[in-house]
Amino acid sequence: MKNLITSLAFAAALGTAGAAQAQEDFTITLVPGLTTDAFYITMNRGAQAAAEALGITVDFQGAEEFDPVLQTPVLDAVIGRGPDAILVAPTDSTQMIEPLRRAADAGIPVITVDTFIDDGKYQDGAGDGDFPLSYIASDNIGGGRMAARSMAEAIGGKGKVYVSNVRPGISTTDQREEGFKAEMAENYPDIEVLETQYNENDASLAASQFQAVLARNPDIAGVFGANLFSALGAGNGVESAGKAEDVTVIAFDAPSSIVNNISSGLVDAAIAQHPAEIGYYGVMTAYAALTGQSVPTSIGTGFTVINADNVNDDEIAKFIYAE
Ligand code: T6T
Repeated sequence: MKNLITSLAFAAALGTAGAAQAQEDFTITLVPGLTTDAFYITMNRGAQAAAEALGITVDFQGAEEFDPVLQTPVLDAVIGRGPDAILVAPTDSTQMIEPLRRAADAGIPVITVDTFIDDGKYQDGAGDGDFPLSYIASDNIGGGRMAARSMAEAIGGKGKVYVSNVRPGISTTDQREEGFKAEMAENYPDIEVLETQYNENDASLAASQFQAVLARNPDIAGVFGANLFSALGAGNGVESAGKAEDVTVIAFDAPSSIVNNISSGLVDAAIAQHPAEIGYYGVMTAYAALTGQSVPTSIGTGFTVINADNVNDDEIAKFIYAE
């Protein structure tokens, strides 16, 4: 009898442990803005580090271009597979609301990373896109202000500059431009910010746009590339126009292709985001929600400004994006 009770208790204990294990074996899908971008590749590294620490699975499914028309079918396919949670960088703050609502309606918790939908303030009872649980990202307005200060310092507080940007409707790059312009308007009256050039995330277009701006403004003093491809293109445009000595390039994002241009003097500063942090805390937040914890509705991650003074420092290496 005693043996029977012992073995029943043992079986019950095993059953509980088995159930707990099954419950924690979560699959989270990370849907980036695009798959071939060092920023999101680095974010996935951070996400995988968190997955390994937690013993769960994170998969990475995205489109090859930063485009809501291409991201939507990827997302629909992900929803069809029914992961436990979705981490997603929505490629348009308005157009991705309905596609993401389909995930929430299917009972899949949604957390946005890097970019947001609607106003980015979730779970406050206001707006169409209030349903994501959390938003984990850089402070993009603050980052735009940092870029403006780096620019102002490099050009001696005066001259003409412009923003090379992707397209309107993307929360991150819209906010960087907003922060850049606000900082210039408030603190640098002798800097004129010319009309923004939109490049559709195409570095070649960003490069040829520099040539056109230069033709209209031979005294152009600087370009702020508001994301990786904008900055890469701006740098290439400045270099092929032979203007590296005269025109300051401030880059948002820090793949090695941009950081190498700091060493060569073509790029003056790069505002490095911390994408691995975004991925890591994104997964941790999803896991917390899935295991019944309350989660913060937003988490802000940091920046590191890389310039000629620190580009060779050992501690900078970890902020250069993986490729
Ligand atoms: O700048 C990042 C990201 O923060 C932005 O939302 C889109 O562009 C990048 O992925 C860089 O290409």
